[in-house]
Amino acid sequence: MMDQAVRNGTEAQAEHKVEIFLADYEPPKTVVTDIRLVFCLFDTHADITATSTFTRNGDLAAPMVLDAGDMLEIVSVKLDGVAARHSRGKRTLTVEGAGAGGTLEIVTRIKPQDNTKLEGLYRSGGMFCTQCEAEGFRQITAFPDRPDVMARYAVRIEADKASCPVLLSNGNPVASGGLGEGRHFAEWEDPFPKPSYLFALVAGDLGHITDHFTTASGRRVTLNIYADPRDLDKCDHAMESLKRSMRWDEEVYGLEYDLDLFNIVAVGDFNMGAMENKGLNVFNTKCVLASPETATDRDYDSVEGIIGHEYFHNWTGNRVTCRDWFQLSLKEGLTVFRDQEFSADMGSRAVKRLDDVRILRSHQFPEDGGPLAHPVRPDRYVEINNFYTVTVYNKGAEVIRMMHRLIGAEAFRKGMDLYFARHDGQAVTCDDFAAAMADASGKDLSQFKRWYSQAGTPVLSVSRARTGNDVIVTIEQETAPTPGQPVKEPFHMPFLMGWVATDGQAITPVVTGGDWREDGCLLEVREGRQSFTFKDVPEGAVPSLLRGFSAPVRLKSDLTREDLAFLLRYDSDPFARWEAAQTLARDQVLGVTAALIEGRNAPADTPFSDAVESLFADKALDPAFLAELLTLPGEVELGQMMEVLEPGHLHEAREATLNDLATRYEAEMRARYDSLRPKGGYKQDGAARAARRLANLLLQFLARRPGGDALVKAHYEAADNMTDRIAALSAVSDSDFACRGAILADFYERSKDEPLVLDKWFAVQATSRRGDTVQKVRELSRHPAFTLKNPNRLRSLVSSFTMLNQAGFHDPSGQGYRFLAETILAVDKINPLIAARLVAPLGRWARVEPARQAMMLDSLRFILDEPKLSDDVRELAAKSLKG
Ligand code: B3K
Ligand code: ZN
Repeated sequence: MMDQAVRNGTEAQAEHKVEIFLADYEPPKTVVTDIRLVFCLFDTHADITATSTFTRNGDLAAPMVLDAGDMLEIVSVKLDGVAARHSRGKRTLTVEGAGAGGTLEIVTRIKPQDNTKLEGLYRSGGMFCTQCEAEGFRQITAFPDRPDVMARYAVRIEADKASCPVLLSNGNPVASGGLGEGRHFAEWEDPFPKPSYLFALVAGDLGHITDHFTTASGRRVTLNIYADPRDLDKCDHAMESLKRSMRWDEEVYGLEYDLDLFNIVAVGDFNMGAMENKGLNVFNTKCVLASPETATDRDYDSVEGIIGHEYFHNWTGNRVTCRDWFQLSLKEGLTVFRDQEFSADMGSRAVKRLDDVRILRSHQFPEDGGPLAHPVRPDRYVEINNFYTVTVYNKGAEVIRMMHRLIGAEAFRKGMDLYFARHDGQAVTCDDFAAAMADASGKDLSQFKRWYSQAGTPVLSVSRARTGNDVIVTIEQETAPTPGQPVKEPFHMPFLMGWVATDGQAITPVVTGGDWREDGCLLEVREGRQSFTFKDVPEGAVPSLLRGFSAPVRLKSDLTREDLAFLLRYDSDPFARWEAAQTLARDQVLGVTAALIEGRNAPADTPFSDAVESLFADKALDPAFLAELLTLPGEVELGQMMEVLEPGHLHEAREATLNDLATRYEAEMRARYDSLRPKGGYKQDGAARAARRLANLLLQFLARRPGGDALVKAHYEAADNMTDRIAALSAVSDSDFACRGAILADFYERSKDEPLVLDKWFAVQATSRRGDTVQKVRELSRHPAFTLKNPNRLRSLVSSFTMLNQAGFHDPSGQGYRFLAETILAVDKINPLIAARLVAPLGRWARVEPARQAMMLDSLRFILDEPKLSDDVRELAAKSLKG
């Protein structure tokens, strides 16, 4: 309804942002080729003079309309040195008499210290910093703030020397010096034309560590990581990760860094993880700092992956950027794929893939199946910040991965080379990327491109039929309607499979319409229903399906429990093997859930618990992989499999399964736990990490057994690193052990001066499986160390609770929903972008049992009743209410 009103230009236009459509794309009317920015930074305000060289297209008599943010005060506007007539709209600056081109000088004044949205120029602690993606630059100056306007930037920063000794921007430093009255300046120039979203400035009292990297062609690049001087001892892992990223991109893609300087800055108040600004990456402290005392092994991996991700953007995002924000996955999906591959090459490829699949199943599939479902390339939006989603990022990466699999690694690399040869320095579309891949490989990707335009997770049903010696495998695909897309066309996808004979050996029967490769047989699925015939398949051989999770789909198959237990023992594909365990575990937990709902006794058969026996017997299993096999699917993922979600019963059933495992295998678990405990001191190598991973998982099981209290306490006290300490804390936080209060208090004492560690203290309590967690979370929201202003702290308590603690959030009292709704309204007044990112869990009401459903809908209405709601939250809450 609102769309029409807005498009017709009624009152709503002034009040609310307009929904915009991919189909309406037009090239920019104003193009800026060069811009010089002078920043005068003070404690009370900042004055910015922006001088742009521009040309115009289209009707030259029409006024020039620039994007101008709501926090911007326009002080003066000149065209070719002469004051120009101009007027201010809610989101625009209109300048008269611009003609065909010339020089535009705009002076603006802003108040960075009051900017709680953390977009544009703001202050974090004492430092000044910027975040311009997607539309933050318009909060600094009026500009054609869209990614297809690429300009060369020259920047001068003037600030107080004592409070801001460090002055940074993109590119190369060209001048610096004193100005008198305790002030100084620095000048920077970036030789690469870039969109405004990649502009960055940092000014503050920062320390740094330095290193160097020599590129393949011999360029010596200086690498700096800037941080609060107290945090400099936690920057080494990021620096090593950066050097590994630079080497990897040269080795795998032939891509070199292109400036003499690469700067990274760590910032405590940051909306997202990090930002790939040209030559000046800005990072959330959480994504760059790591030390054994403050970061878990997972945190170490995440720092490495994000450092890689932002570095890889230099080519996929910066050198070749997006034509418009609908194309966001052009850079994000591709760069996530690149960072996933980087991490796979640095650590365990098998384990990395399982982590990526878990993210899809527990975050992306729910998004794809709910009211906020959207295609990888959305075709409409009100607020682009609402589309930095797991669909655009992680499903987008799966789309690239499928292309990689369909055309093969060699053709994919050729496609990348062609993409850069064609588009370096340009702002392009997902179609341009697919065209490079199609041209380099000779493969027709026209049907494949439906992955960009159709939302929703396909369901594949795979069945077998034996005729004589042959087996016909039939694959059917179906994708349920999503909002705005009632009918789906079939997808083109790679389906990788194998066969395991009864003796556990892999076999490769001849197949019609498929192609055997080293890792399995590649079938290309294109139809709604398609059959493939495998010749001379020995009796009893078991198919291993969707190897490597070759397409982001839900899989249904006719594999029996016996088949799955067999694959769990013998399959050579790590994903398919793990998936066999996951499927058995899902069956067991959902079987118990159904019994609880119907008031029956739990089923006598426990297929997963039974299969685990063979795992403990297999002494050759890598401990990290064993840990993966023993980790049950999470409650969010399991909930997705229920017709009607009953979160309480599901939780109880999953707990019962964990208790069953702990009881049956207590002796094996205890023996293995003891054998894994470190003999020497802390190490960060693969073997030490794998041992910690398994020992800490076993600890969670053993904590459920008599004596668990003492074991957990001893584990906590012996911990000489965060991975072990947080594992014990998590077991404690779930429990009613006598030592619970003392250990939580001890952890608080240790962490109160380390914000990232304190975040963990909040998160571990928010994810507790105890029945009183919803009250506890409310209480913690009043804790003096809690604040809605710092996104990390907010997420550590609120998102951990609402997104990771399904049973707690869905507390039958409805208090979880109420708490979230109230928090969203409070945060919306401070930082609408962050408030909007909290909405999704309330929107998943359609699949929840009726009593909770009603309370969830009430909470959404409560949010929408707020008259001053931001466009950000309104867009998502309104869609969520519609279902
Ligand atoms: N490109 C940034 C995300 C910016 C988010 C703007 N709301 C981080 C990344 O994906 O690398
Ligand atoms: Zn990115």
